[in-house]
Amino acid sequence: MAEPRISSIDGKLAEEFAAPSHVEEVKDKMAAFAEHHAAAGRRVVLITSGGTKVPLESRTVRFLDNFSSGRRGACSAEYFMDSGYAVIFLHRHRSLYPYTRMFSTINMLDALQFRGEDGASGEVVVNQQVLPNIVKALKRYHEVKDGRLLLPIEFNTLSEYLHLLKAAAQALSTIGSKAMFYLAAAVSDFYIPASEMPEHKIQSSNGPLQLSMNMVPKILSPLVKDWAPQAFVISFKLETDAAILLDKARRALDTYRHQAVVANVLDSRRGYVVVVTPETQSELILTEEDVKNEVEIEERIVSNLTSAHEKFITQQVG
Ligand code: 9Z3
Repeated sequence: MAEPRISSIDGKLAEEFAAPSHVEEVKDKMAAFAEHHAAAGRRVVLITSGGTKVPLESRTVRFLDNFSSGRRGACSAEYFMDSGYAVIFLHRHRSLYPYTRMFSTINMLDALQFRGEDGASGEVVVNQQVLPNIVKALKRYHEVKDGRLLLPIEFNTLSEYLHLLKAAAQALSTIGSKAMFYLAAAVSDFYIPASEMPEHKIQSSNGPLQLSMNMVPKILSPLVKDWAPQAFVISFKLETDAAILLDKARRALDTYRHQAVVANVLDSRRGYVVVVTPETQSELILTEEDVKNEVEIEERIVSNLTSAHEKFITQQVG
């Protein structure tokens, strides 16, 4: 009998990245979630969101972080659910979260007030001026909760992210092409292997710090080839230099042979992205009018990708 294929990345993951203790439990949860929704005729999207944290010491005082507020992921989750998807939201602890993201800059105590003048009744109400959209958001939040459309899973470190993403890919492999991977998290390219990490806090008395970091294994490769080979996979490409962006996006598609790359530049990411597929290149742009009307670019990205996913599923069946 043929041995199951074990890629070298699987080996590296096991040896150099500590697996979170709850990974098997989370995998079962994700598999049950996916099967339940697929049986009800829903597609399932795994969204990754937020930046990964790379520790420099095993009893971590210092770490290297990747920039991402989590807005892209949180916002997209809402549009996917509006489009009928169930969402597994694999996100960095305390990064922006669907629905509550709209109120993330508000001090909760400013949004509440006593019903009477002096607070003697003890009754507290929401100040609608501070939270103008609260009713709409709360309604949708409850619909999503009642329909169990959102499964939140948290990560902090790069190790947790990698193991949980692998578990998610394996959990979703049972629903084949009905699964989409929307990999918006900002993932470190560098790490210090567990075997080379100092246990205790690095001492400044030893002089200037020189770091040597290894390359993070390219997780997209086994995800597409081995873990979820039938799924519809979207990666994101972030650059600060617009001149190299599209070339890098094309190269990623050539290397990993997945379905699309959403390419964006850090400074313009809220208003301009390019969705690159092997055959097409679509610019999604928000006009000044869109911005005035509070249109979010994630609505366009999600609309573009859900249509492409639909076509992808039809082609697989046909
Ligand atoms: C992205 O490019 C996301 O669009 C952003 C969203 C992180 C820019 P925010 O969370 O920002 O709304 O503040 N994500 C992918 C970033 C990344 O690390 N990509 C890797 C790369 O470009 C490959 S997966 O090499």
